[in-house]
Amino acid sequence: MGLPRSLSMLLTLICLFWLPALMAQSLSPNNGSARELDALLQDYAFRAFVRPKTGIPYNGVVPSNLSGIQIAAMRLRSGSLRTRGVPSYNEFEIPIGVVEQPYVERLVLVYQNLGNWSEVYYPLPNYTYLAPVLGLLAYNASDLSAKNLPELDLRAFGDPIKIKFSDVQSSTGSLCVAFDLHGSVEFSNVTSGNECSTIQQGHFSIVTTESILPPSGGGGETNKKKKKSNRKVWIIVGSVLGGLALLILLAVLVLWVRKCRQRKEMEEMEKAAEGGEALRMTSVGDAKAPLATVTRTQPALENEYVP
Ligand SMILES: *[C@@H]1O[C@H](CO)[C@@H](O)[C@H](O)[C@H]1NC(C)=O
Ligand SMILES: *[C@@H]1O[C@H](CO)[C@@H](O)[C@H](O)[C@H]1NC(C)=O
Ligand SMILES: *[C@@H]1O[C@H](CO)[C@@H](O)[C@H](O)[C@H]1NC(C)=O
Ligand SMILES: *[C@@H]1O[C@H](CO)[C@@H](O)[C@H](O)[C@H]1NC(C)=O
Ligand SMILES: *[C@@H]1O[C@H](CO)[C@@H](O)[C@H](O)[C@H]1NC(C)=O
Ligand SMILES: CC(=O)N[C@H]1CO[C@H](CO)[C@@H](O)[C@@H]1O
Repeated sequence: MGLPRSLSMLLTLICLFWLPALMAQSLSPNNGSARELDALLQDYAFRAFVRPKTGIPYNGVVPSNLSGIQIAAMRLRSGSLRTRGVPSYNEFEIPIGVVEQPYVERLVLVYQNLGNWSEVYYPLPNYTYLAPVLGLLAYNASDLSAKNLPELDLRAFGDPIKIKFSDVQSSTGSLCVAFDLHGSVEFSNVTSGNECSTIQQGHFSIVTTESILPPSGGGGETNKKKKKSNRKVWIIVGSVLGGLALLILLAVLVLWVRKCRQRKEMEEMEKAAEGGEALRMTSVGDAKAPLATVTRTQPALENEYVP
């Protein structure tokens, strides 16, 4: 029974783990992958440096599978960051008194604008993004070809770092949202209509709890959402159908193996019957030989014709 049993175990395992795993994946495709994106963007942002001057932002190029995301990198002396800040780094205003931990002589500030990927990497159920998610992350600048660098801890000890969003969709009830690197989310009030502030690095945007009317001229936003959920449905339907097909295939396989075994057992029984007869004949000796031929039956042949 070894083979059929292991097959049915496989079947059970597939039912228990494979299908739900597939579904979960299609329902929340990007939980946890935001940090992987940070690592990838660190690598690509650092590639923008060719003999970099300090204090100048260099725009990087993202891989084509992430087009829509903008990145930049700026190299700074740690002392200059602390004593002078960076008055303007795209949307970020870094005041005097920002310090990294642990200390490095030079650091790189990586800027991210996730654009239309914001909701993909930072899904916020029940909120709508009014601006793209922007990231500001600090790294050790000693090795500009390093990958998978850990972030330095960046903190503002004087004034907070300001983020002046451009192109904020207007809405009532807008809030600043900040994601730290450990996945926690914090909301705060928007100031001056489009400004948020933070005392540490991370990812930032402006959201609202109100549902936004689709922009004039065709409702691209809702269409996109519909398409997205349609795709989800198809992925689920596809995996369920695929799973079913696999189950049927396995069931057929199990039946086939079972039939094979039955046939083999029958053949063995037949052989055993024949062998037993032969043994009896020899053990009994020539005197009783006719008896054996009388008892000889052929049950296997009958069975062979059972459908
Ligand atoms: C995008 O492509 C890069 C390199 O081509 C790869 O390392 C990365 O995993 C891809 N990311 C996604 C989200 O597909
Ligand atoms: C974002 O827009 C770019 C084109 O600008 C497109 O290639 C990409 O697929 C879009 N990303 C998402 C998540 O829709
Ligand atoms: C979103 O809203 C629904 C009901 O409107 C609620 O059940 C759900 O818990 C909310 N989700 C979050 C993450 O707050
Ligand atoms: C920064 O990188 C250099 C070279 O890789 C290394 O020697 C140094 O220890 C790093 N500093 C910190 C604080 O990690
Ligand atoms: C936002 O401002 C309102 C008053 O305008 C205040 O009541 C509320 O506590 C503030 N929220 C936060 C998160 O600071
Ligand atoms: C990055 C991210 O969204 N992480 C979330 C993944 O899901 C768990 C719970 O299922 C959350 O606690 C994490 O914040």
